[in-house]
Amino acid sequence: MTETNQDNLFAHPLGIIPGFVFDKAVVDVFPDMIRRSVPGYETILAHCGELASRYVQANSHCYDLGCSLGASTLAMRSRITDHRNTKIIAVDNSAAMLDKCADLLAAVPSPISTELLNQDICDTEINNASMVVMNFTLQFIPMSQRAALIKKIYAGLNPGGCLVISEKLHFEPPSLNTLLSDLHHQFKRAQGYSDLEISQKRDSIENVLIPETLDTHIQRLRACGFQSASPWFQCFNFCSLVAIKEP
Ligand code: GEK
Repeated sequence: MTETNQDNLFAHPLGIIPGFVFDKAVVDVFPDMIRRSVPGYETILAHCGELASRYVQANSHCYDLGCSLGASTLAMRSRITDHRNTKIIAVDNSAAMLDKCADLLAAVPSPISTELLNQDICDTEINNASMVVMNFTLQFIPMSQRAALIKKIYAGLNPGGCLVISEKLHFEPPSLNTLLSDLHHQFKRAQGYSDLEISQKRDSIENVLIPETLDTHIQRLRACGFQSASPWFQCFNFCSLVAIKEP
């Protein structure tokens, strides 16, 4: 399978729409799916590289939590300047994703050691971290476990380290949420998705991806110890935040 497989998983009427899962069928179309579904995806990846060039330190760990096919790992790896004893740990609980991720990473040789872990990121031990990236993964974690995960990341970051969280957002009041969702759906239409694909994907992901407001994210980051936290990118209802563990 190549990275150019087109996502047509929701192109035909499905009847009863199953809840979204990250299985082999999704893996086979994932690069196309995420690029055509998430406005700003490439910009966010490029800036994870930029942040890696600033924050990743020698003799430290760098985490990609919910790595899927390793796009964030590749972006960071390409920009880390000080390779001395730096290690990237890329984690995903979809074995299908990690199998393909291993192939894609192997195709881009790097001096930076990279470990792939097939596990729930809620069970991942975070230590000696100079950078942690969670690109579009927190939204899939049960609400009751989100604060504990952020606290664990804060504890595992070295002073001066950074966390990047990219998420789909919810807005209040409902009229604003509807507007930003509509703008997102318009973006998907412009990327070639039909109204049927958009509506079936929305139904499939509805109870699987639970978005929160920007305020909720910022307040939780502060409550978990991050003195500095701010969005650095937003397009419609997609946002990327950076949070720093102050030295
Ligand atoms: C990218 N970051 O291309 N533990 C581990 N992995 C999980 C868990 C969990 N509890 N829940 C979901 N995942 C990537 C894109 S995709 C985003 C991330 C999306 C994994 C899941 O298997 C999937 O690979 C990933 O998180 C989310 O920059 O598809 O919207």
